[in-house]
Amino acid sequence: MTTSNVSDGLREFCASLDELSAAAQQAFAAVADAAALEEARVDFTGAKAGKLKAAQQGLGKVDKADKPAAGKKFNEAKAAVEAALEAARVRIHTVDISGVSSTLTGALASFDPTQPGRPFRLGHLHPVTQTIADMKDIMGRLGFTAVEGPEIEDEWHNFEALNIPAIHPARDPLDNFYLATATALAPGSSNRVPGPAAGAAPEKPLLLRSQTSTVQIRVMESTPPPVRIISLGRVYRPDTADATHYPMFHQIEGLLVDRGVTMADLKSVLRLFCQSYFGKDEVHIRFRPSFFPFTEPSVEVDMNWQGGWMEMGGAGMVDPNVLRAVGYDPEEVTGFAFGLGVERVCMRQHGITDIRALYENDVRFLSQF
Ligand code: FA5
Repeated sequence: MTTSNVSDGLREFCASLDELSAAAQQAFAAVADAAALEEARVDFTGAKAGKLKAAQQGLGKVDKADKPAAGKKFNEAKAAVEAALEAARVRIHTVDISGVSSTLTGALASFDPTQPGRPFRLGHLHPVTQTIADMKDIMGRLGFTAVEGPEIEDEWHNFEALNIPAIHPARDPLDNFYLATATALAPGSSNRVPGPAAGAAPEKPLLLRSQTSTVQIRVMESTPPPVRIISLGRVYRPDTADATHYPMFHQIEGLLVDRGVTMADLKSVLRLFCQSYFGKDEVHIRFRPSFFPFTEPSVEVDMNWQGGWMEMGGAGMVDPNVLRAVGYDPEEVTGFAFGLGVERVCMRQHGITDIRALYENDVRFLSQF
C-alpha cells in the first residue's frame, strides 16, 4: 500500500492495527503460565470483548473504497496476533528440561517420540486351564454337568465315605497334606499332626483334598439319583516332583449313577471322551485291572504315548458301600466313576515331556500354547 493516496480513515485504521499487533506480541511473549496465557488470549482474541473483535468493528467506519485494503490489513493483524498466541501456547505447554536433574534430563533427552511404541503383549490362558475348558466342553456334550467342591476337606469326604477306613495306608499323614489346625491323631499312624496347645478343643482333622473323588460324595449326599456330573480342580499330594508327578495337580472326576449303569457305559464314555479330545485315530486307550477302595471292579486307564503307555487315571463301578454311605440303594442304582490327571492329558496333547515345565512359569515356554 502506498501512503500518498491513502485516506486518513484507512491510515488511522492501519495504525491502530499495528499498535494492537505489537501489544499482542509483547503480551503473549511475557506470559509465564497457563493462567496468564488464558487472560491474554481473552484480552486479545476473546469472541465478545477481545481487542481484535473491537478492531474489526472499526472496519465499518472506513470508506467504502478503502474497505478491501482495510480488510486485508485486518486479516494480517489477526494472523500476527494468533501466531503470537500459538507461540506462547507452545512455550507454556512444552516441558522445559533445562532445570531438571541430570538423570531426568538424560532420560527425557534420550526419549525419541518418533519411535513406534512397544506393543502390549496379550496374555492367554495357561495350557492346563485350556485343557480344563476343553474337557468341560466335551463332557458337557456327553451330558455331564460340571460341579465344584472344596479344596480343604474333612476325612469323611476324602476317605471314610469313599470306603477308605482309618487303618488304610492312604490316610497316612506322610501321604497327605493335613492342616495344622487338626488336633486329632491322624488315622493309621502314631504321628501326631501339629495343632493347638494341649487342652484346646479338639477339631475335626482337615486336609488338602488328595483326589477329586470327594466331590462324588458331596454331590450324592445332596442329590437323589440319577446323577451325571464332572468335577475339575486342584488336588494335593506330598509326591516328589518328577517328569510325570507334581505335588499339586488337577484331576477331572466323572460320576454317573442311574438304574442299570454298567462297566460298558464307563468304557464307552471314556473312549468317546478321548477320541473327541485327541481325535479318533490319534489315541488308543487301554484298561488294566486295578484296585480302588471306592470302586469295584476297578481299572487303571492308560493312553498310548511316545511308543509306550502313560497312566491317565483310575476308574470303576461305584462300590455299593459308597452308595450306601450317601443314602443310595445299591439294589436300585449302579454307577461308574473315573478320575483322570488333567496335566497328563495336557502333556500328551502338546507333547510336553516334563510336567514341571507347566509350573515353572517360564513365559517363553507358556507362550507356545
Ligand atoms: C485317584 O486319584 C482316584 N481318585 C481315581 C478314581 C476316581 C478311581 C474314580 C476310581 C474312580 P490315582 O491316585 O491313580 O487315582 O490318580 C489318578 C490320576 O491322577 C493318575 O492316573 C495320574 O494321571 C494323576 N496323578 C496322580 N498323582 C499325580 C501327581 N503327583 N502329579 C500329576 N498327576 C498325578
